[in-house]
Amino acid sequence: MHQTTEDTYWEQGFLNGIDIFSKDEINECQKHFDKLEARVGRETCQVGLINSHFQEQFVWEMVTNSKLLDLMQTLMGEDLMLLGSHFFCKYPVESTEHFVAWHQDVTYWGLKPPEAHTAWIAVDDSDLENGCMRVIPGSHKMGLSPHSESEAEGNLLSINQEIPQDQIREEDAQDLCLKAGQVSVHEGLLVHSSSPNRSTRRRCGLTVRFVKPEIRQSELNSHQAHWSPVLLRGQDTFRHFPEKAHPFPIQ
Ligand SMILES: O=C(O)CCC(=O)C(=O)O
Repeated sequence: MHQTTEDTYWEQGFLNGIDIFSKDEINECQKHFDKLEARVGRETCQVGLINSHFQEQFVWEMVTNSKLLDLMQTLMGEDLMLLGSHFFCKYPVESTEHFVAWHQDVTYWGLKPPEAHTAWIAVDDSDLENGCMRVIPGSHKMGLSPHSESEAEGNLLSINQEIPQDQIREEDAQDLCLKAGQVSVHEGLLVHSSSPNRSTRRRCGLTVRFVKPEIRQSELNSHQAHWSPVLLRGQDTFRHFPEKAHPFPIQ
C-alpha cells in the first residue's frame, strides 16, 4: 500500500530534508538574522530568542510560510495554532561546549494532552560537524520518559533536563542533516538531542511549535510562563487560550 508523508511521520516520529525556503528566501532570512544577532548579541541568540515572531517581521514570515503551514496541516489537520517559536543557535566552541541533551519536548510544556509538533527550520546548513539535530526513530511511541537533571555542563535546555544516557541507545540515533532553507518536523514525544558545534560555522535553527486548538495548558511551561498561541489556519472552536491578534499580516 502507498505510504503517505503523514504515515511516515507517525511511523518514525519525524520527517527530514523537506524543501521549504528557496535559496534566495533563506539568504534573506539569514541577512535579517545576522542583523538581529548584531543587535542583541550571541549570548541572547543562543537560546534567548523566544517568540520573537511577535516583534520581528522576518520571523513571523518564516513561521507563517505557506508551504510550511500546508505541510503542518497535512500532518495535523486543518486547524493549526502556532504555540511558540525559539531559535537554537550554536556557535563554534570557545570555552564551554554547548549541546542539547536527550529529551522529549512535551515533558515540561504543561500541555494537556501533551501533544505538539515542531518544525525545525535550518537558517544555516546543519550537519555532523556543527551539531545537527539527532533523533531516536520511533521513540515517540513509548510515551513520556522520566527526565532528570543533567550533570554535564553546557546543556542548552531550559531546566537542564535530560533523559539519562543509560536509557538511550545511541546506535539507533539518526542525524538530521539539513541544508539552509530545509526543514525537519518532529513529534513532541520523539527523543532528540544535538551535539556541540565543533566546526568553525554557526548553526542556527528556528524551532516552530504547533498545536491543535483542542490542546490546553494545565501547568506553567518550563520557562514558568503561559503560552500565547496564535491561530494560523482553520478555526479555534475550543477557546482554551485568549484570542491573540496576528502581529503582522500573513503574506
Ligand atoms: O536545535 C537544537 O539543537 C535542539 C532543538 C530542540 O531540542 C527542539 O526543537 O526541541
